[in-house]
Amino acid sequence: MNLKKLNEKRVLVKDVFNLKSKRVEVAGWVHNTRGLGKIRFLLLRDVSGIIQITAVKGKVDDKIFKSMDNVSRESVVYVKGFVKDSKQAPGGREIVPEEFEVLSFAEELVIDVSEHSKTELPKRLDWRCLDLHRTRTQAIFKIQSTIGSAFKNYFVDKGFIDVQLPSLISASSEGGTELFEVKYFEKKIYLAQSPQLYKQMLACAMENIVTITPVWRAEKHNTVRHLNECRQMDIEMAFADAKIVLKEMEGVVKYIVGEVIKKNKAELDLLGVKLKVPKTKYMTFKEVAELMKKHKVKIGDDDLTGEAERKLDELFSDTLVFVYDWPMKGKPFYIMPKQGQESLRTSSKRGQSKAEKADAELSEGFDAIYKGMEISSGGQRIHIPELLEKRLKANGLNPKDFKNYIDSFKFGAPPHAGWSIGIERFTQALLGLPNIREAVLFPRDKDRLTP
Ligand code: AMO
Repeated sequence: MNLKKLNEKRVLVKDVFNLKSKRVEVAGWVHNTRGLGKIRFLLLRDVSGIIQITAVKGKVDDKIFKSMDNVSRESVVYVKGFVKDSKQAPGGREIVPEEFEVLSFAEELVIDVSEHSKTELPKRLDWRCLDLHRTRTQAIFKIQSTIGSAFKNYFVDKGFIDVQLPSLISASSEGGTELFEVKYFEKKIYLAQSPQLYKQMLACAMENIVTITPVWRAEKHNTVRHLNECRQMDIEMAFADAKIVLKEMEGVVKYIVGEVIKKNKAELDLLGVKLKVPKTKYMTFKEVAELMKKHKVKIGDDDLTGEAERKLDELFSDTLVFVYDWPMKGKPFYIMPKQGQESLRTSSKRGQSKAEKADAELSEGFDAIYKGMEISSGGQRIHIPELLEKRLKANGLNPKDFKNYIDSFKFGAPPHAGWSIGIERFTQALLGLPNIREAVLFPRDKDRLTP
């Protein structure tokens, strides 16, 4: 097979349906075959769609008829032939083959890759390379491609700088736990838990930045919404506070969902997902706590429970709920206390009014809940070195381990804020997938490192 020629001549299946030219060359996978007396039907699938190849014995070359008879499902084939309108064929068109070549013969399939496959997820993931032949699986990643590119484009078009950040770090960025150790020559270092410290340092020099980057969390628990390797869609903005960056999240999530609706109609139909551009709602943590109390739903002192997140979706469907004024205890060391610089002076609680005391326990951090799941967290950051040291110590971390980071705020650091949306978590929420692993090409969890 001359691949150069094939590339020049090959027509994607979706275009065969809108093409004037009657002779086409297509290539793809054998989706299914069927025989009926003297007729052989073969459904050919490429990344863009499925078309029927129809051969009638005596009317096509005998060799072609035999090849079509013998070829196994998921084999890779090349077909040159005439396009014909046909009422019976899916999509109303079929190709009558003049040339037929098997480029790769598929062995007996180890999992069922049909649309309504009953193969369980773990087995599908063991054979992810084959599972990716499924149109349903492909639909998820075509949508995820729109999500990632819409996210990047939205901010790059606004003048944000697209940056690449390190994956190896020397100290924790989200707290002491959840770190994967790496042997780095004679030293012990870690895989990045987030691009947090670096995106802050950048915002303090280059203002608004955007990145999509892999992160690693050594979480031992095996849940349907946690991975040990995931990818985060992050922004950081200079001269910004929590409200300003939340507005940006509102803008980008609406844009992403709008783009998915526009560009992935076929995939959404295939998955049976109906999407609406979400509304937004802003609530303080306290307001959510009161609402949950009313509905007898449990909520933690400094975090929402899964049950509370699902309740929010029930109460406010198709709504991106921003929960702000988050308790300090539930946020990482770099999040600005609600009292800001003021909190440096109020280390003793004596002399504070009740309202001041309550405020002292709150932060400029937030979470975003969408379709019953936390999809993002963020907030305004501490850009004041003394305050940062104080917060590090309060979180049981050693300021010495963060010297470069703290120092970076000593030479002109504007107030800044940002957030992160996990792309797999967002995909899961958007498409209502029961398990986050459906939204990762090659998931990494406690028990899975291959393929
Ligand atoms: P956080 O730790 O909340 O915040 O992570 C932000 C978002 O990343 C996704 N995410 C995960 N997805 C799957 N599996 C995991 N184990 C996992 N952990 C996180 C979620 C989550 O909402 N640096 C801060 C963000 C910031 O303040 O800018 C951070 O990483 O969607």
